[in-house]
Amino acid sequence: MQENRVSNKDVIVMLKEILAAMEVKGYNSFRVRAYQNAISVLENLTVSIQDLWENKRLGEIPGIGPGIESHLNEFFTEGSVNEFEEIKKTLPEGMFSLIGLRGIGAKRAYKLALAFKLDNREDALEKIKLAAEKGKIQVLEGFGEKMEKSILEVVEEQKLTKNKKIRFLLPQAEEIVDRVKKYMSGCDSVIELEACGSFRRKNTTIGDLDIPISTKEPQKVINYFLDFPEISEVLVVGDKKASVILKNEVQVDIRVSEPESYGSMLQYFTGSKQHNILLRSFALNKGMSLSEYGIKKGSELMEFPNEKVFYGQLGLPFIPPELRNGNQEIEFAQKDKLPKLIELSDIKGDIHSHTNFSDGVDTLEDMVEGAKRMGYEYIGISDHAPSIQSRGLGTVLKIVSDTRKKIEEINSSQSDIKVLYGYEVNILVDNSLSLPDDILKNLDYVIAGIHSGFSQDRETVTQRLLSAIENPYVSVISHPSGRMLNERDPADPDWTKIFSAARDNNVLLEINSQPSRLDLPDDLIKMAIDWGVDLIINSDAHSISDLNFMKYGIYMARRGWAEKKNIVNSLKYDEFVKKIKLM
Ligand code: DGT
Ligand code: CA
Ligand code: CA
Repeated sequence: MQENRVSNKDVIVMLKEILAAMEVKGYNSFRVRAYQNAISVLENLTVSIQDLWENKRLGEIPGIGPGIESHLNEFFTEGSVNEFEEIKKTLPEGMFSLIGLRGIGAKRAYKLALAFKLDNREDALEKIKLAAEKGKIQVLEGFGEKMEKSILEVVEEQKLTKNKKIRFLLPQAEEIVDRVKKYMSGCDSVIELEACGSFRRKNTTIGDLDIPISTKEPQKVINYFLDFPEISEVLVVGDKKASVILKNEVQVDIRVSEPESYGSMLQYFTGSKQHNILLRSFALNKGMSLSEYGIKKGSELMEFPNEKVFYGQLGLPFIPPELRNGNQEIEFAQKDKLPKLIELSDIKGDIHSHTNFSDGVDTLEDMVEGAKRMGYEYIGISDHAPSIQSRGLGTVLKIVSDTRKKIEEINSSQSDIKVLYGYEVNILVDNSLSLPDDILKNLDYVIAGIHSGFSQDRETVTQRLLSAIENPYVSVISHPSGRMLNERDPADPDWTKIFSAARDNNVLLEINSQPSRLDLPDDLIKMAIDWGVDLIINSDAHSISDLNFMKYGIYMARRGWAEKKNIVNSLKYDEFVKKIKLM
């Protein structure tokens, strides 16, 4: 095993720089596009790219052609890509500090870097700022006064393109979408609208919002939208579209469409880009060409009011948006072998929840009531385990027997819902669990999770997870990768060992529904299912209202191709308890 593992982020930065260099050097558009695709695919991976490379599996990723594979190969063996290093020598290095800024693409960055001798990354921004202040940018060919002003603004405020910004989480996106919808419902000319793009595909994080609107009066709709009070800056206005930035920095793109072709517009705007590219070449093979306006066969343009008929024209069933990631969904659709995805209404219980005994806010009784209102057959209470070190063994034993009694009382006093008693124990750095087996065996079930020490090396993290999986009392591994979106990268254990051990020990891997976790991530869910691992979707609720997080876990499961049979808490109580190692 290598000492210094290369993070996915490093790989992507490297590829983006190659891409910028290729654009400046005028490489042919096929190569450039191949690079763009590869980057968008790799950006969505949680499994380590280096790991795939070591296992000679890079070629299996859709979008990674032989050219890029050989560059990655070179990067992992030599630490750099020779062809690129050669080109880079001919480029002013400071240009790479500019390419993430809004409105400055690779070619513009290059021109600026040449004009102002941006030879290194460190002072490139400062030099550009000075040049703009002195009016030296507007005189460059192809720039002008307006551009200069916007460059100054972008550099001063470090306004990043949406790809470099912090991407926002689903609940936040949902709130914005609701407000836009509510506002637009005040416009009589709007027939219908839907937020598409990554939002509709239920990506973990959202770069911007893409909203197609069906109308017969496009101009009225666009004008109405431009009066939305949350808009802080209008980027683009056309007769069929507008792009704006809201006061909360979120970009919203709208596109208007005739109702007759709204289905094609939805399809186009939902993406993903990779899915659309693959769908276009699939259609081309059948002599059809696709656009946001419809499907052309010869010179005839066919229009589609909804997506079902659009896909139908291609001989395909409707493909759920969560699957549209360029991940073999078209091949499966063609054979009519798409998975029948898990749905929220399939879920019969939730066994990862916290009360005010640990870091939750509501009482055990209230959480049980909340779970009843969710319509569940069972709820598991799994507070963080009380610490023996700080409370002493005697106190902990008393807590366990008192809580057990309380739960038995609830169970005997009503028959609407079954309450299970568990703890979420920590997998400590020495591989042990935060409660001894003698206590664990008296619980209904045990969830084990890593809560610290994520940056340990691969071997160590793998061993920690394996030792928890092999503990006879552990039923579930919580948030297995430990990632925190926008904050902490996923740990990088040897997933194949984790999956085979989980399967062999009948331990469930959790799909944690916290919007900032969503862990297992979708690509690992799909892998786990292929390995025959059973999964459970839990809310990890810390309050009654958090029980509603379950839907985000469902989204993630669907993106990971999970069916009802893969998700253990879709089972009725009697079946469920057979699947979970109930003590
Ligand atoms: P995001 O906003 O970064 O979270 O991700 P998306 O998937 O929402 O991407 P976005 O907003 O750039 O574009 C929305 C959809 O519009 C995208 O999923 C597919 C379609 N689209 C946008 N640009 C292109 C393009 O250049 N080619 C193709 N084929 N489709 C595109
Ligand atoms: Ca988007
Ligand atoms: Ca967009």
